[in-house]
Amino acid sequence: SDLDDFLLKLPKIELHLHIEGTLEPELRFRLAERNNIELPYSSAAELRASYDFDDLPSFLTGYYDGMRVLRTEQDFYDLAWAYFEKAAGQNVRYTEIFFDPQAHTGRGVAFDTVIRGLRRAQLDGRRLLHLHVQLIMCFLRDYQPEFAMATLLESLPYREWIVGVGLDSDERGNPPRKFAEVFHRAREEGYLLTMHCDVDQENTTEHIRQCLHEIEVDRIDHGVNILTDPELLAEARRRRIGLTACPISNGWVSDGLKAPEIKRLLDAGLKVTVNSDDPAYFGGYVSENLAAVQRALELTRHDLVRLQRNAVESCWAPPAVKDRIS
Ligand code: ES4
Ligand code: ZN
Repeated sequence: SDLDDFLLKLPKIELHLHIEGTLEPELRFRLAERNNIELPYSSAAELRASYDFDDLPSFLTGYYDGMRVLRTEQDFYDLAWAYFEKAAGQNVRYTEIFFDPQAHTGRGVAFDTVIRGLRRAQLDGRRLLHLHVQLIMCFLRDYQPEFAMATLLESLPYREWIVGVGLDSDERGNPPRKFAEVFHRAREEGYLLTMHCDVDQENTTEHIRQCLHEIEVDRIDHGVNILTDPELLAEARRRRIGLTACPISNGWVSDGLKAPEIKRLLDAGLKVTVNSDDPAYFGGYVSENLAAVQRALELTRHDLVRLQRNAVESCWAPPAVKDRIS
């Protein structure tokens, strides 16, 4: 349709994407072979068919298992490059990618190996695909804050390559407050701050409250449950806090796309954006996520443009880059 065509051509921004979540089964097989790692599947198709998540923990188990094939700097380069080509093909002009260093250092891969591979891909993406990329380092909230602090310190020699820090993995029993000291130090080092408040998790509004009032984040990842608390909603609007919704991901780990909630946030003047989270696992990059919301809600062109404008406003690009991508 006309609208599909409009969507394809629309210049796009992605603000919630785990680079390890872009590992497609085919690349996983190629890297496993290159690194002499045995996979318990006979083909990429069989691996893909095995994906069946019904909540966050069941997804995370498969996600961490998938990463075992990433070992060398070239592996991280290849992972990022494959995503950048895909993104450029969907007319993505700017993307902020999360990476999970602890998921690699915890199994013996050096921080330096991870970041150098991503950095080299980032520079090539700019040069060859005209795709502007920034890196956000996430801490795993189901580990102790001491491990996050050690990782923060380990990142400091690469400070100029990383725009901000986030918090992801299993939210249950792991509130933002657990990482208050780590995020305070990160802010002092000049990092911008975001944290996941995944949809429909235990104590979700309390976690959003801690993000806004205790950690003082610059953005919230997901955060769609803020609709249930008028006071937090008003505060996030006043502070122009970006909310990075991920509809297809929500469809897997909660009870639906949360498309009506996205529309309500948009209409309430919140800086909500539409993103893909872990596209290789959930089966949709940013265009498919926008199309899914559009279909569910019959969004107009005007709505789609508003979503993109929200992304420009809440992204962490320098002003000169914002001008170029808006
Ligand atoms: C994630 Cl969907 C989701 N939630 C929390 N942590 C994550 N890491 C990668 N995907
Ligand atoms: Zn996420």
